[in-house]
Amino acid sequence: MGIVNVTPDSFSDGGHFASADRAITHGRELLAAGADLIDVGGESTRPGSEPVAAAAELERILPVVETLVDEGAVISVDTAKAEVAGRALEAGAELVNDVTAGADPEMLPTVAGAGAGLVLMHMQGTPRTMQDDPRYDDVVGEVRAFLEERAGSAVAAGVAPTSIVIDPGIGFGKTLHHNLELIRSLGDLISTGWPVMVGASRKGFLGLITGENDPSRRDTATTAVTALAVARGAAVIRVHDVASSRQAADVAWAVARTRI
Ligand code: PMM
Repeated sequence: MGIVNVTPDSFSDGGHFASADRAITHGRELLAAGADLIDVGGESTRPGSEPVAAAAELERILPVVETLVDEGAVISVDTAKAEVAGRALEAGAELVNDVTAGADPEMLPTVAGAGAGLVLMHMQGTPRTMQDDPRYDDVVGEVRAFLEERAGSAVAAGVAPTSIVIDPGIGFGKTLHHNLELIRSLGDLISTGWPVMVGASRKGFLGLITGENDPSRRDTATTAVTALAVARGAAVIRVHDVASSRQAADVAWAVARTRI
């Protein structure tokens, strides 16, 4: 999954793709680099970020969704708002990536009504405060229980079980230790039977490990997580630099999962 953030302030590519034309061009580049689907987002979720209104989010994303859908791309919309999700699905997006796992009471019915796919992500707290001292007794167990509960609610709301993906939410209310534990124990999430997505691309914990302060220079670090996650059985990897992670994913898959 290639990331197109149409926002002035996201984790790592903030501002670079904040106009529709540039976002569309970037989406085309990610597809050419080997992305199977593109995640289009109009609201930043970086630590400390403030929410934006639905109208502003829609104004940012709709032209990008419409154009890339017209060109045959599979589009996911990264939003926590049912209203935004509904409009993006009408415009041809095929799945909703919700970092709040359906907190908006209209989200699950909206996705179900459209027959769309759904990514359910775990987050502790909200983006504004989530990195202020996150705590767990058992991070893997708590994340797993939350995601299983949300997946059950999605099915109960009418979302097709074959269209649900779960995501541990790397960096969303998690310390370095929590992130490493979740990646190390990805098998625990995979054993739930739900397809698992991992989004570690360019995130702060990679900077803590490598000493690289510039997020746009963390793609090599990102590919290490891609390879580990695919080898453990992750189904979707959400990244900024598709070319490097595509290669890492293909090699990890060949070694771990197939006999060539
Ligand atoms: N990370 C970000 C945004 N959306 N969605 C899912 N499902 N999983 C993630 O890990 C995730 C996400 C933040 O990263 P960005 O601002 O660099 O896109």
